[in-house]
Amino acid sequence: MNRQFTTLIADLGQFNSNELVKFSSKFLRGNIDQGLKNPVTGGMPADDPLLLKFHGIYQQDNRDFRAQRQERLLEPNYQFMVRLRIPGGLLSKQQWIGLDAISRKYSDRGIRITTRQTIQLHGVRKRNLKACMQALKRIGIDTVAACGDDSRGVVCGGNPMISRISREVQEIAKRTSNRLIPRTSAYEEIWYGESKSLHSANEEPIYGPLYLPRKFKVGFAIPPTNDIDVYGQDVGFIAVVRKERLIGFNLCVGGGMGQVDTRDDSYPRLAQEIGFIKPDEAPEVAEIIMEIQRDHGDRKDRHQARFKYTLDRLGLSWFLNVLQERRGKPLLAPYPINFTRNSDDIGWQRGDDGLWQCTLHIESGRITGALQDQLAGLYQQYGGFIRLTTNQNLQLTHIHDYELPQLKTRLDDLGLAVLTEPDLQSANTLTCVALPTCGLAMAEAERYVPSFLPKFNQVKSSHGLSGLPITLRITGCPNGCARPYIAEIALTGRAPGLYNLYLGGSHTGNRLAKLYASNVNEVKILELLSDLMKRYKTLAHQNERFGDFLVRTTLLEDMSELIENQ
Ligand code: SRM
Ligand code: SF4
Repeated sequence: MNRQFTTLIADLGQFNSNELVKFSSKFLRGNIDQGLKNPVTGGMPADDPLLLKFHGIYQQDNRDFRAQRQERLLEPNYQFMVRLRIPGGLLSKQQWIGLDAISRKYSDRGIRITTRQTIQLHGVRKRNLKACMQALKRIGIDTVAACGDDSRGVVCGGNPMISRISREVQEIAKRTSNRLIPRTSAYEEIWYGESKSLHSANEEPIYGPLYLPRKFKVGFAIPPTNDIDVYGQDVGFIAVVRKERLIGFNLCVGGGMGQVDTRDDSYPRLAQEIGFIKPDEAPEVAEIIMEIQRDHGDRKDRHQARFKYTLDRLGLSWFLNVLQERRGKPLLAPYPINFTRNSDDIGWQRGDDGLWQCTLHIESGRITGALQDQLAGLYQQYGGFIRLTTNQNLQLTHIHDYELPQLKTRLDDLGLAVLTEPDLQSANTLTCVALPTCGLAMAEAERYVPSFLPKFNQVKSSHGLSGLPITLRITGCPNGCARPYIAEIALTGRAPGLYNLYLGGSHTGNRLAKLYASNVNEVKILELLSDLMKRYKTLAHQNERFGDFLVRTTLLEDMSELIENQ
């Protein structure tokens, strides 16, 4: 067995309890198979919900009914969220048609595009889990490592203007994803009923029996678009293109958004650019960095277990030395790069290969009800690929000139053309799922947008700012699933109807926002924003972004003390 694994196992007694669960799980088997067969409960016993995450599945209960059920002494309304693994977010037409059917059969809230350009199905019942996973397999999709202490779905940005390079980067992202994926055969055994192989101590050559201390996120960005928020990734690769060739990637490390409001040693962190590598080196570099985190991440305190904390605890120069030692060579100096935005361009764009793509804005990434039916009508006719974006949108890609008129007519007929020209603010707004499914939500997010956005727009319009795009992100708790801490304006949930207000992130995702007011309600939020917008209207430079203005005019620093809800 790998020497590093033996060292970790020797320290197991000092680690947090999740580590023992992973170690004893026989490479993620646990008792999942038996738990699935137990008809007496809709949930899974003991440690299995934790192990299920590595299989891309979260045990949840519908929180809208939690209190009612408790009163009636019923067990929680258990259901499962299934998160798919779709590296780079690219799907064929057939996969979409298949997914549409699978979601109608097994999910109770349609399809949800996530901020990591994959899909979640909510409300899947335990009795249907296996069938759902097998149906996904039939369309070539699995859920391995979509959650859990492993490398999560590798995200890849898009840039339709340089289609060839986008395809090249997409290919490298896929190779990186394949390289980082867990190898255990537990997944095939449990979900597809494939015969049990005798598991051996070497079943996970990269991860070992303890897997990672915490989740690990990798992403590829293609300037000038920072749609993936590369500085929010544990490891980010920024494509460097010179003379129309991909010459390599700037390497960034140590990004992460999650924080808990109650701990001083918990914070969001931007990744820093530390060097440059050649295109083909990316999968190996990602693996080496993941292994460094595997060996040195904090396994005692899960709050401190993310790679960003490992870097801050052990230091960047320590990390660079270890990376160089394990790679056998130093990094080259990073190239200058320039991001102009982290939002998606909605509507029609033509690539350098002459093919078109059309980005449809999907509010909060939720496709359900009438929208799901309209899109289903579209898939029947549309022949190209579909790409999901990290801004929760859906792109129709690979469209030829001759297909354009018919597709435009079809979008019109189906009432989908509005999604190509959404309200400007809506297109710059990102929200997490939050209630009713997220067990960690303290306030509404996805369900809050339809009522909050018109009021926010009203405030903007009262200051003549309707045409100003402002990145707005809303999450139901501080964990930061919609990457709020890099938005120009962010609300993070604290309690029902109360949020922390963060301000001053940049439009390109390269600056952290600051906490401006804590535990504020909607009235106060709108009042504070109205005051700042009024100042923006009179003092901002031409074309100055709202977040940049707040930082330049030191309006955020001027706060004598943090505003608290009265
Ligand atoms: Fe997240 C936990 C949803 C992207 C940081 N996230 C959760 C869970 C699974 C709640 C739980 O642990 O019980 C949420 C499930 C809600 C539900 O009902 O569906 C959840 N996270 C999401 C999604 C669906 C948000 C969305 O509305 O799209 C995103 C799914 C991504 C995917 O497809 O893989 C999602 N989560 C993110 C991101 C953004 C990103 O990765 O670019 C972050 C911030 C980046 C980061 O990781 O630092 C993020 N999620 C968290 C955290 C805080 C982690 C930390 O370091 O402290 C948690 C809580 C945890 O892990 O303990 C969390
Ligand atoms: Fe849940 Fe919080 Fe993530 Fe929103 S930010 S999905 S409330 S964990």
